[in-house]
Amino acid sequence: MSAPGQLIPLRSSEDARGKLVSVEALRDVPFAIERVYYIVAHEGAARGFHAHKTLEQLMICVSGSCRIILDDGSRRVHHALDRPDQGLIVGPMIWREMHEFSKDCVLLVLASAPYDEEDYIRDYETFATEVGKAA
Ligand code: T46
Repeated sequence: MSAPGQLIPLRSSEDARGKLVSVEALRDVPFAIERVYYIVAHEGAARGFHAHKTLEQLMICVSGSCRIILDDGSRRVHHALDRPDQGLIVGPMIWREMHEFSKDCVLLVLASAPYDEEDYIRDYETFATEVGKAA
């Protein structure tokens, strides 16, 4: 069984002017992108603490750094995001926490569906029960 979350390199073009990073739906990410949002967290804040029932996402730290903790109910993996040309794919039924936001952190998220609070599981015990049932 693979670890929760997949770090992927993003296509990037760099020249004397700087760097351009691109992401194409169904080419660079395995889903159609229906929503884009970004998080400008307070330094040191902790966010997340939920799972999604169906949502797929790609997280990119376009500025600064943060730590993403992913938990599939049996394994808990830490991912340090600190470069704009790398993305973290997070599938459904993965508990996620975001920690250690740097002062300059901007976390960009590309999502497979519009915002729907019904897709969230915000209680860890409920999440653990659901993934346990599916195992
Ligand atoms: C996730 C992690 C990585 C909206 O109105 N529209 C949106 O598209 C989103 C994502 C949120 N909201 C509202 C809902 C809440 O009132 O924004 C508020 C903050 O959302 P939340 O507390 O869920 O934020 P985070 O940073 O804990 O989690 C977010 C995403 O919600 C979540 O899907 O995977 O970032």
